[in-house]
Amino acid sequence: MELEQEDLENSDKLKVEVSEDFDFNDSQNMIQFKIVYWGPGESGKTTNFFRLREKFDLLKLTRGYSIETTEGRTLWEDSLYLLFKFALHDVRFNIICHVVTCTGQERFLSTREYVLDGADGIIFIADSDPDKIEQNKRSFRELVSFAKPKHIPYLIQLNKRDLKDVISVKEFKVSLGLPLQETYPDGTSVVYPAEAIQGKNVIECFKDLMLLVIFNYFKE
Ligand SMILES: Nc1nc2c(ncn2[C@@H]2O[C@H](COP(=O)(O)OP(=O)(O)OP(=O)(O)O)[C@@H](O)[C@H]2O)c(=O)[nH]1
Ligand SMILES: [Mg+2]
Repeated sequence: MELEQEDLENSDKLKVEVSEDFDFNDSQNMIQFKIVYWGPGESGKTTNFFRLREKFDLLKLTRGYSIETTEGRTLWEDSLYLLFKFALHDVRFNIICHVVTCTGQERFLSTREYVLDGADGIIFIADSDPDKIEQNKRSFRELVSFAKPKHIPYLIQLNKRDLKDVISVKEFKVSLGLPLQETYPDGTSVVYPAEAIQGKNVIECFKDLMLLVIFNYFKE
């Protein structure tokens, strides 16, 4: 099956349909992806993961697990399998999606490579706290050096927009060296402002990444 750039540009006509009728017998149109939440310590990766788990309540293949330290920091990873259907020009795909989060703690750096292994798409969770600019930059550089050579699609969420004192989206883009425009030609946003704690923009972000991942898959 071939996908054209045009399809991606018309991607608002496509649907990442979240439906319960996942067909286990339809092995031909079954695809498995791995999505990783990446970012500096305490930026909200696990919070995104929990909101996602709540929203996909009926469709979980597993209950998921979180391996945390006693202070609620991610020690190893959070992990969950989601099932959903994706329709493209009347072809329906059954998607099995493995969602994991990395630990942002620098002292556990070595576990991150393991968690990232085999990723099909990455969501970078940045922190809006102006004191976290350096952590955001360091973590983003790490992500780019991993994802760019392997052509793994990623998108950027700027979380904690509800904080009293936040970095402006523009300043954030400048600090990471991102384009200043709102969207890329394919219609995805350069930065997704979010409040993971309230679940704001968590699902939208995930769905947009799924579209990028699916197109990347068919491009190969
Ligand atoms: N104000 C605010 N706080 C948030 C938001 N999202 C997450 N937090 C808080 O930020 C803290 C860290 O959140 P986590 O989701 O555990 O962060 P993490 O990125 O998984 O952290 P590590 O696993 O330690 O790297 C928690 O106290 C969350 O409640 C948000 O949108 N707004
Ligand atoms: Mg975590």
